[in-house]
Amino acid sequence: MNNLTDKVLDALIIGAGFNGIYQLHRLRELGFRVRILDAAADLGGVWYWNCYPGARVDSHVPNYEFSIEAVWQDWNWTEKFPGWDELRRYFTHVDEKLGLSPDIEFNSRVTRAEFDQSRNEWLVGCDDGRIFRTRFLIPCTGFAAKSYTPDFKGLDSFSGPCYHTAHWPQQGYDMTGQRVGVIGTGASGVQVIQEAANIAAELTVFQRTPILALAMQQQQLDVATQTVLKQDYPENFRKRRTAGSSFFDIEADKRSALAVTEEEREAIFEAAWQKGGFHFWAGTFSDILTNADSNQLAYAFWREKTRMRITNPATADILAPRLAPHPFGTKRPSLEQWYYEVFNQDNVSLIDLRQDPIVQITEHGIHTGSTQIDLDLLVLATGFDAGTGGLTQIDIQGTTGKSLKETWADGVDTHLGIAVPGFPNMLMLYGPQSPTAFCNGPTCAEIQGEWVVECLQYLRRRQLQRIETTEDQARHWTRHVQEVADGTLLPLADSWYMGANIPGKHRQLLNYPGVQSYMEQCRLCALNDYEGFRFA
Ligand code: NA7
Repeated sequence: MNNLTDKVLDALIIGAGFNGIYQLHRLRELGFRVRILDAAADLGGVWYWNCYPGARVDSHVPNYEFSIEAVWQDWNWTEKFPGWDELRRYFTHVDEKLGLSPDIEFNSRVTRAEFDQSRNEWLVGCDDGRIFRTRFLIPCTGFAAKSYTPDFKGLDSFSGPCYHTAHWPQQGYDMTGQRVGVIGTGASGVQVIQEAANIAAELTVFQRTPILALAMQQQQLDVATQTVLKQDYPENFRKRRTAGSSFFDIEADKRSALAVTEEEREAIFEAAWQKGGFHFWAGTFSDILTNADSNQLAYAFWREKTRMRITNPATADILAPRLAPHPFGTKRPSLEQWYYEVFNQDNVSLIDLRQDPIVQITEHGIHTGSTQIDLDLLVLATGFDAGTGGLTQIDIQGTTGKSLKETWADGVDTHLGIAVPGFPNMLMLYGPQSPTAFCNGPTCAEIQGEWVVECLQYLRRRQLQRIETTEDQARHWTRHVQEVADGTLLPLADSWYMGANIPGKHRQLLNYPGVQSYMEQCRLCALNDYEGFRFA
């Protein structure tokens, strides 16, 4: 393998998901020397690793794809919410169109990066010992690059296969006829539970907090329909750039849910429900995520819709309780297809971990306070050290003598979610304190990504070799994100949006709600000669 240490790259990107490959494509077009390193054997980022049965994107077509015409014009999806295997085929198509692979080092996990002050360059090390030199480091590690496995007593003693959803075997695993246990009921849990219920001999679901899942209303798509829809794609994608929202075709009524009659409210809720997907989350009333009373009305609607699908009232109390476990929509809702019906099946049992916690994992299964459940397969759908974990698992050393992990031990401070004081020439995409999970991969890749592309062109034009932000500026951005958070109900939930799913992690909003306002601030920063940044 080439050792590139003697050839300095202009930019080195970590991660070959949507954000990384967009950077590669654009920077290469502009004549930058650029390369991607990725731990996986292929393109796709999270869609490489998350290949568990049922893994599927929750953004509907065409929100979850590049707006590059050469890519979309002859690509057609088979489903409105595509599955992981189709997403992988999409990445192969993108590669064929844009010719990305020759500039990507696969099977190359970045383990460390160190800033060389004397040269204003990064030295970036891989697990196989190779070291790359680059002027700019662009981590595009995504928000779900580091899985989270709780510290269950006895986990190692389980004798059967045990897979975290993000480390599902690439060759697949057949759950047919098996006794399957799934811990966790987030988006990944919901998806794998739906599939396991169809084929497992017995499925036991271990739920700590009920997910307030929304009806996906999946649809098959044919080429003829998409050919017609594509006439609007240029306009759709233009709106996506200017409205700057991953939900560019989902708009909420400007009124409060409290400002309308009950009949009108029910009609708007019902219409959003029927449209499916995130419409019931983002497309009903403007104050669902800011006003507790409006929020309760949305919860009540959701609860009744959901309970009517569950035959056993005791099971319904666990899945869709009378009192909301947290304000509706403050944890990511996730989309489901037949999730609630699963719990009416004879082969499926539900354990409410709040009542009957896991005491120990044993050789044969899971021991709760009240019973031993024997399992052939244990699935950990327990989520991610979201937002920061993918970055802090790399030993990144800037100029302060503290690693990024140490720097963020008591909380994240960044400028625009892009730059960190003490880490010059490092520009993060889809990272903490930027819209990330309130947007989506391809949309952020383009709108936030273009900002970084323009910034690098600005530096090149002025022959500047170093860009960094200041501590004051980063503290200012953190205060701003906090203020925005305080105007919403988001801080009330123990969600990964808040970093609250990981024991001991600093609690703060890690995703910026409001793509439009975020992009406006990025635009003003650039317009004012990159206010909040210093150059050399
Ligand atoms: P999530 O949404 O973080 O879900 C993780 C689930 O695991 C959730 O139900 C957790 O319950 C549960 N969990 C976590 N720790 C434990 C312990 N110790 N005991 C029992 N249950 C536990 O991760 P996903 O992978 O589903 O989804 C992540 C995002 O990826 C998704 O939203 C999409 O954007 C893609 P809790 O709610 O914390 O009580």
